[in-house]
Amino acid sequence: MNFFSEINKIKYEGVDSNNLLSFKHYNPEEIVLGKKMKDHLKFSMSYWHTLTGAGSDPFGDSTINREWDNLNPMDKAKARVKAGFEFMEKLGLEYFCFHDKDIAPEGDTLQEYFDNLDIIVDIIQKEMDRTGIKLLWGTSNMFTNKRFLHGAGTTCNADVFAWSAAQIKKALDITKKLNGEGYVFWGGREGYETLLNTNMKLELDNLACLLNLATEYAKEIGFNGQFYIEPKPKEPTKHQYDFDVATVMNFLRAYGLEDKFKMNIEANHATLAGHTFQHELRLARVNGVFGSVDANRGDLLLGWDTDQFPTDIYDATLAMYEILMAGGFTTGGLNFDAKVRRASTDTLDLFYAYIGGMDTFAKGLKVAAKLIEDKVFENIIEKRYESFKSEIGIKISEKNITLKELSDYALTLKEVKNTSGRQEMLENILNNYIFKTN
Ligand code: XLS
Ligand code: NI
Ligand code: NI
Repeated sequence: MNFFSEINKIKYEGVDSNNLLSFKHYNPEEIVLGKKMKDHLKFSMSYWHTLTGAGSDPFGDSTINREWDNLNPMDKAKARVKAGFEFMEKLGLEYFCFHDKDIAPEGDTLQEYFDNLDIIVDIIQKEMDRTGIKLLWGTSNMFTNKRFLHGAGTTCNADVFAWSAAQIKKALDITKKLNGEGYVFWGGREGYETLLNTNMKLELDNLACLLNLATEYAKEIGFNGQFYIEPKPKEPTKHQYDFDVATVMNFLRAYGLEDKFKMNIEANHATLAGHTFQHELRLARVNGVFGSVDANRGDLLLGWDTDQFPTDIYDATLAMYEILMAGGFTTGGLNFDAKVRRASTDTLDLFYAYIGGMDTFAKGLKVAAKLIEDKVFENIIEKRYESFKSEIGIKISEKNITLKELSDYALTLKEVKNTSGRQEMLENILNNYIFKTN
C-alpha cells in the first residue's frame, strides 16, 4: 500500500530548476571536503512530528488528518511504519529517530505496551532491511502520559521512577535490536514548577542515578551506541534541569557521568536558553561533547518551542561550520525535530518542509566547507590572539608565571595598544561566501 503515490522520488535539479518538488542544493552523492554530502549531513526523519503529529497546540485541537489516522490503534501503528519508510525513501532520508510511544499504542498495562512495541519493532526491522534506512537514535517518552506529571527521573513518586526505568530498559532493548547509533535523554518533565514543594538535591541525585543505571544496563546488553543529553531550558516545566550545554556539563561532571554522554543540540532550545544555536554548538565542540543535532528553528516573536523547519541560510551555515570544525558527525546526525504549521494540512506540505530543511543545510554545508578550506576565520582568529605567542603571552599560556611577575611586566608598559576586532568586515566576508556559493 502506498501513502504518497502522487509524489515521485525527490531529485536534485539545481538552483535553476523551478520544480518545487526537487532539491536545489542537496545533491547526496556530491563530494564536499572529501566526503559525500549525504554522509556529512546524515539527515533523519523525526517519527513523532512526521507521522504522529496532528497539528494540535495549547489553544486548539488537531487539524491534520492523515490517511492512517482513522484506523484502530495497532493498524494505525503498522500503517505509520509503511508510510514513514515510503516517505524516507522518497526524500532520500537515510535515518530516523523515534520515542517508544511514537511507534506503538500504550495499551492498558505496561506488559501490553511492551508486547505492542515488539510487534511494531519487527515490522520496522523488516522495513529497515528492505530499504537500508538506519536508526539514528531511540528514546523513551516519559512526559506525555499523566503518570509523569511530577517528572520521571526527578519524580517525587518512587513507583513512577520504577516505571520510567522499565520504559528506558525496553527502549534500550529496542534501540539495540534495531542497531541504533545512539540513545537520547531529553528530560521532558525533569524540572520543577515551584521550589516551594521541591527537593532539588534529591531530584538531581535521582536523575543521575537513573542515567547511570541506563548506561550500566547498556553495557550489560552490549549496546554500544552513543548516549546523548538534549538540553532545553524550559517548557514544559518552568525550569528544566538540563537547561543548556554548560548546565548539563556541570551536572554530568558533578555525578561522574561526563565520559558517558555527549550533547544532542537543538536549535530552538538554544534560542530559548538565550543563546544562539552556534553558541551551544561551539561550547560543545570546545569541550569535546558535540554529538548530534535536532535541526529546527524557533520564532523569536512567539518565544516557545515552535519546532519549525529550518530555512535560515545564515544559521545553517554557522551551524555547519561548527559541526565541521568539531570533526563532523560520527554517531550523530541532523534530525529534523520539526513540524509543519497546523494550517499546513496536506501531506504535500510535509514534503515541502523536508525539502526546504534539507536544501538549507546542504547550502550551509557548502558555504561552511569553503570558509574552512580558505581558513577565513581561522587565519583571522589566529592573528587576533598572536600576542599570546610573545614572550609574556607564552608564559601565560603555559601557566608559567605568577601574579607578581605579571604585575612587574605591566608596570614596564607605557601604553597598551589594541587592534580592531573587524566585526563588520567579517560579517561582510561571511555574506560574500553565502552570495557566491552555488
Ligand atoms: C522537545 C524535544 C524532543 C526531543 C526528544 O522539545 O525536542 O522532541 O528531541 O524527546
Ligand atoms: Ni529535540
Ligand atoms: Ni524541542
